[in-house]
Amino acid sequence: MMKRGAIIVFEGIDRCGKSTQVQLLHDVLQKSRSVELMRFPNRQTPIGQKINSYLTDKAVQLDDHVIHLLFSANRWEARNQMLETIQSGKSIIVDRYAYSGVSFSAAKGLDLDWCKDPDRGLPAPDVVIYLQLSIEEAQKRGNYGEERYETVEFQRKVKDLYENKMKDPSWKVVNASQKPEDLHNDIRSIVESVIQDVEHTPLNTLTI
Ligand code: Z5A
Ligand code: MG
Repeated sequence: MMKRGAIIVFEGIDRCGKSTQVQLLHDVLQKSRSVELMRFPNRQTPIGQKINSYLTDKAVQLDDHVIHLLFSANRWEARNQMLETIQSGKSIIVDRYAYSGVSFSAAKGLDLDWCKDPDRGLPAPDVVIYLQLSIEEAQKRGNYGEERYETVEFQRKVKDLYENKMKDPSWKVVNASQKPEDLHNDIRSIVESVIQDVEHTPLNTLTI
């Protein structure tokens, strides 16, 4: 039977180090395994370009429900590619996924269940690596505050919403205040065992 790849998702508050770790993991794993990197939002597609203009230009006004649905649509447009990649035996390292969508929109005050609905049915992650960091530490990191949502009060709400998910068995919480190399070592050992464990298991769909 053909081995399938794993879906490895990274989540955490802004500036916790997701993109740094995603890149490190990709660079190291690709020496010995077949892996691909994906990030959401994918700002390259037409939907992603609209999202990018909303995030970077405060003059761009969109109803909160509309931008939520665009973020979700941006994941749905990657679904087929994700499934093909996994079935070909390649693993995917994903920088943000549906939990970012739900946490950011619910933090604005949208109904939590309404926020979850559009992402139901997407490919489910085999593991969610949650990079746990205090807001105070995140604020000290580079470029904090440049995008629309990077205020302390808002990030606190986002953090609480993420942390409601931490007990889910597929979530692995890591200490993101460590040096990047030490954090990478923790993450790598989690990921190597997940990739092996799921090789012959069916891929689930997201229930969130
Ligand atoms: N959003 C949403 O609302 N709905 C959705 O469905 C989705 C997203 C998918 C853009 O996302 C926004 O979209 C985001 C959520 C919302 N909100 N905002 N604002 P994005 O993923 O494109 O955001 P980003 O620009 O990549 O930033 P980020 O993800 O918040 O940062 P990060 O990837 O977690 O951190 P980093 O870029 O790896 O590192 C940040 C800085 O810290 C940098 O200077 C590093 O050198 C430094 N760093 C990294 N690791 C460390 C350690 N371990 N120690 C010290 N310093 C470190
Ligand atoms: Mg990032």
